[in-house]
Amino acid sequence: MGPDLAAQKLNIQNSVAQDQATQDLVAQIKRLRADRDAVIVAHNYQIDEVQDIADKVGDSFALSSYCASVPKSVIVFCGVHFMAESAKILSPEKTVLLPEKDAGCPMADMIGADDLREAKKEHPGAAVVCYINSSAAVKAESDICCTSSNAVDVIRSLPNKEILFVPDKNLGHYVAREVPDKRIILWEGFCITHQGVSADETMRVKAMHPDALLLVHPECRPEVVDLADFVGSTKQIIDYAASSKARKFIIGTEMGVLHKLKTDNPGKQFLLLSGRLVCPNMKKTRLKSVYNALDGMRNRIEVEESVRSRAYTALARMLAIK
Ligand code: CIZ
Ligand code: SF4
Repeated sequence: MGPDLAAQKLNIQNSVAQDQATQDLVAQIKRLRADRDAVIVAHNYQIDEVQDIADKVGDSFALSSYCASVPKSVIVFCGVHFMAESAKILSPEKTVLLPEKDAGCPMADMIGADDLREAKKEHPGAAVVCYINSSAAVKAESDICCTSSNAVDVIRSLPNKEILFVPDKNLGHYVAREVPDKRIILWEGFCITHQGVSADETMRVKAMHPDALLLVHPECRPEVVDLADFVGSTKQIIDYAASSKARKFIIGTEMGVLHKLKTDNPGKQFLLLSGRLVCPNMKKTRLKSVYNALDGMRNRIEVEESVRSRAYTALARMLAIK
């Protein structure tokens, strides 16, 4: 056997061993999930293997609502910190585990409760709308929450002319254009992942694929949003691609979404708008992290009751307008 053939054989053996190790880990996670009376949920931005083991994959609010409705005592939330907190806000009686305790969201960290209290003093007549990508403490200081799916409806539902919108300036900018009769005060927050995509890069990719539709998340820069054929949340992008007659799409949101898009639509082609669309925090969670969290019942999320109950009110108000 020549050296090339020997190397090829070794590679195949290694990948068979790896597949076996992954299968064993998946089996152990499933056993622990049953032993601990747990449900595992994964955000659309998680790595493929983690999405595949989850009982449900979706956006942060859909997952939190699902967790509240399933009769399980433990929730393993494969996502970032604010998402696991949202699950705890809706299900205080359940144990919520975040498999990687350092998986945070830099955008959510761009505003604290003290900052928001100060801003409220400067704009006493404004209603405070906070994007779900925020801490429980910030939600507790807000009048109402929104997601990227319902931000426009939430703001239209409010009687106030002035809206203090936190923390995402890009989503806020998008909403401001859709609801021109309101004065939207923006916070200087943004998603480091979506913000990395420029209009130049977007125009170049569009020019290379003139037959594709461009679907982008409103966390992208306004000049990128301007170039899109469709703007929406992860769920809205997934639904749009499934029902569209088009065959080819450029996806302007975090790359994890491609897994579901490709699985659900085998006859369609999906390209990532930019190699920058990778959220490092979302990629921290591995199968091993899920196993460790369940095995040791580690990384429990706690939200103090006085904060939780006020944050719950902001989330419940959002639900009431739907
Ligand atoms: O709310 C979510 O899950 C996020 C962060 C994005 C989206 O559009 O689903
Ligand atoms: Fe936060 Fe952006 Fe990562 Fe979403 S993609 S968790 S907004 S940093």
